[in-house]
Amino acid sequence: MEKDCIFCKIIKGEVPADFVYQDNDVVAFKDINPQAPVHILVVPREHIASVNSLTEAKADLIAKVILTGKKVAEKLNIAQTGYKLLFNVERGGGQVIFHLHLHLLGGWKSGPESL
Ligand code: DGP
Repeated sequence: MEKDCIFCKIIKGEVPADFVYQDNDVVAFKDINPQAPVHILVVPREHIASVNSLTEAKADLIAKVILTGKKVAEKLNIAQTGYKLLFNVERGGGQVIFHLHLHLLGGWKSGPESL
């Protein structure tokens, strides 16, 4: 846990969030600034700054993050119509929060608008 990390605070329950899934390894909650009708963040409990910080040792964890994205898409009934799973990596890639997270975007009625 990183003291000043907003996602660590959400995971610890110090900052509120609208959770849609939680287990021992990952949590998923609604994005505060949704870019799609459904916009969920899937976040490992472990503080890992970005995809660039991943090592082979984290292969199972990152697979679980992606599979949780799929599971949440099914749970929220957006799997069949289609969705996006997206990692922003470092500032140049649009990353603002430096606690690794997967964006799940979907729920469009007639296909995604450009992001
Ligand atoms: P990124 O640009 O990939 O680092 O995405 C960060 C996302 O996190 C952005 O879409 C907004 C969201 N976000 C930032 N702060 C909070 C917060 O306090 N609560 C929630 N639920 N989402 C947040």
